[in-house]
This record gives sequence, C-alpha cells and structure tokens, in this order.
Amino acid sequence: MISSSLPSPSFGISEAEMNEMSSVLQSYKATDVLAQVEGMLEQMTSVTLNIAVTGESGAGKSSFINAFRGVDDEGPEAAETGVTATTQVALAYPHPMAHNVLLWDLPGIGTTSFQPGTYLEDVGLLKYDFFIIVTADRFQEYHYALAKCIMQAQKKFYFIRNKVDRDLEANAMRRSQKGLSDADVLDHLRANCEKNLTMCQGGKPRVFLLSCFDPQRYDFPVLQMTLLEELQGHKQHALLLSLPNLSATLIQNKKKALAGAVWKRAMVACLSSVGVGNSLCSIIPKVMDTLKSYQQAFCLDADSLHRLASITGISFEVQNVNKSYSNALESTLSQAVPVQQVLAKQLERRVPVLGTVIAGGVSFVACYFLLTSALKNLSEDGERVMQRILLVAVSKQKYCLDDCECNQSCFGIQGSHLSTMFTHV
Ligand SMILES: Nc1nc2c(ncn2[C@@H]2O[C@H](COP(=O)(O)OP(=O)(O)O)[C@@H](O)[C@H]2O)c(=O)[nH]1
Ligand SMILES: [Mg+2]
Repeated sequence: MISSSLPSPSFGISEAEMNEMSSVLQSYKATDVLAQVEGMLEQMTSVTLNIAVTGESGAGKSSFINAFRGVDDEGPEAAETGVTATTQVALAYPHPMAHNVLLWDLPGIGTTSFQPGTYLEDVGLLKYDFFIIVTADRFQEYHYALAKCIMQAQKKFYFIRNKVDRDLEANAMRRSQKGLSDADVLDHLRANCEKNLTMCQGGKPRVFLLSCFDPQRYDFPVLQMTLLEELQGHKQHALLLSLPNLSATLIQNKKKALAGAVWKRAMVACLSSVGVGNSLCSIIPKVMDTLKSYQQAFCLDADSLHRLASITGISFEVQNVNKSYSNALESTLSQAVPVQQVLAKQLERRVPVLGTVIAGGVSFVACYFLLTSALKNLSEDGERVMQRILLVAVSKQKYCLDDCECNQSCFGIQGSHLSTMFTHV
C-alpha cells in the first residue's frame, strides 16, 4: 500500500484546499491550530446515526441488525436471534466499522394491546434518524398505523419484507410446475406488498425484499444505497464509512469522503509533533492511526476480513502490516524532495502556523502526500477484494462449485499489498 518511494507530484494539494486552509487557519500558534483542526475532525466523528428497527416478533429484526452490521448471528457482538428471543426494551448495537452508527433493536409490535403512539413514545421516537419496519409476512393495518405516527413526527421509515429465501423455497415446487422463475416470484411478492400498503398508505410505497441470511442479494444492497442517498452531512458520512464495499462507485465515494479530510489529518499529525521533540518520528503514531482508519473504511483490516470470511465462507489470510507500514512511513517522511520543499514554501506563506513549526511545511506536505497515496492504494485493494468476492459468488451460482472449492479460496494481504493470487489451499 505504501511504497517507500515518494508519491508523484500529481498528488498535489488543490487550490481549493489551500484556500480552505488559509481562510480557516489564521493563528501562528501550533497549539491553537491543533485544537481548531481537532475540533473540526471531532465534529465529523462525534455525530451519531440512530437507526430504529421494528416489526413483529420473529420477523427478523435482530437478524436484520446483524446482517446490516456484517456480524454473524452466533458471534459475540450479535443481537440475539431465534424464535423465542424477544426484546422487551430498545437495545442499541453499534456498527463494528463505525461505532457512531447505532442499530436499535426495538420491542416487537403487532400484539392486540399494541398502540403505535405509546409504543413510539416508550421507545423514544425522537432520538431515531429513521425507522426500518420489518415483516416476514403481509403488511398489516398496524404497520401502516405505526408508519403514520412516524411520519407525523417528521421521520422517515422503510418497509422491509424479510425471509424471501423462505418464500422462494416454499414456492419451488409450484414454480417448477408453472415454470415461474425466482424473479417472477419476487415480482409477485413485491406487487402484493405494494398493493397491501397502497390500500393503507396511498401513493407508491417502497418495499425492500430481502433475506437476512443472504445480505449480498435481493434488495439489501439497494436498501443500503437508498439510506445513504437519503441522509445528509456527517450522518451520511458515518453511514458511508460503515457500509460494505458494495460497488466500485461506493468505494470511490468512500475515498472521496476521506480525501476531503486528508489535510486536516496531516495537519494534526504534523502539529502533534510540536513539543515532543519536533521530530518526524513523533508524527508516525498519528499517521498510523489515520492509516488504520482508512484500512477499516475499505474493509481491509483483520476484523473486517474475518467478518467477511464468516459471511461469504471465503477465508482471507491477513498479515500484520504494522511493521511494514511504519518502516515505509519513516523513510517517506524523512525524504524531503524538491517538490515537497517548493509546495511547503507556498503553503507556509498562506498558512502561518506551518512557518512557525520547524520543518512544519515539509512534514505537512509529506504526510499529505503519504495519506493521499495510501487512500488511492487502499481503495484499489478494496475494489480487488470486492471483485474477488463477486467472482466467487458468480462461479458459485454459475457452476455450482462444491463447497470445498469455494470455501477454501484465499486472498493474502502481503505486507502492504493485497495479493491478487487466487489460490486454493
Ligand atoms: N429463512 C429465513 N429465516 C430468517 C431470516 N431472518 C431471520 N430468520 C429467522 O427467523 C427467526 C426470528 O428471527 P429474529 O431475528 O430473532 O426475529 P425478531 O424477533 O424479529 O428479532 C430466527 O430463527 C431467524 O434465524 C431470513 O431472512 N430467512
Ligand atoms: Mg429479536
């Protein structure tokens, strides 16, 4: 991921970024600017996205929460699932990739004593950003009553028709007699749900058909993209970074979102060295933290790869990259090449604090180049992992490979590079 040679000058700092920096960073004092930039980053990460998941008991709320978070139902961080497991109070489950994205498992609805108004008050309606209403059967009057109360509170909701795998299986026999395809069955199911909801709701309701047992299929990815599109600002940013690498576009969007904060991360790393020897080595811990967060955002950290392996059945070989990261980092930061020095001089004229820190401009430029380069390489690694998963999924479907062959495909993360070798062990 990080080469020990310096990135090319094409990673230059844009005029827009220079303007942004020079307009907001006026102080000459490193401690002031550090606090200011840390505050800006804090604003971005301190926001919490609260997603409420409701529906009848047994509809698959807890399973949905696990699937959305990419965790196994049996895993230690999972919401408890099962026919007898019922949630009496709202429980929050943080997304493992983004702890500020909380999925709330709400108590079941639909009993005879169920009252949408008091239910929503009891679970704290106002704290949620939006609601997911899950059913595994027909949408009923009470689903609509609940949705109406949510709308009255100016909140959004999304209808989920879960367990479509079960419907497809149950219809398999009849289907083969009638010659209906899976797509026909799903279309029929969708039309039924929409008709049902239109009778209560009017307009064209949106229904997402999915199976929590197979979160890569059906409408699961569309739902995730819809939620993302309908959020804004820092909450959208939080959800974006928590999503699996669904598509090359999504990966590019992650890269773009992270790239917008590169100068802030580089500034914090560079100014953090002030007072602790002012040396380039003291920059490394901060840069390493940022690199680890990038690795996580592109689902390339050990935890993400293990989670992916438990969902897809494809095992990933992860190597500890810390050592190679910091070696490459040290050599990159210690090489001040002319392009960095020229850029640093330009910057120091516009961002006064960089001129007051010894080697401030140069180390800032080096950090900036390095993070930009890492972002590019990690996003490419993320795309390669995604393509491999797609490849395996397609070959699984197309050639019905036996489990043994698929489950033992292995991708190695070699040092800082993702091996593109596709090996059977
Ligand atoms: N076939 C199938 N079963 C599911 C699906 N989602 C959940 N289940 C099962 O339905 C049961 C109830 O799920 P759970 O998530 O505990 O429902 P909750 O009471 O709404 O939280 C469990 O046995 C799950 O394994 C799905 O998409 N397909
Ligand atoms: Mg539950």
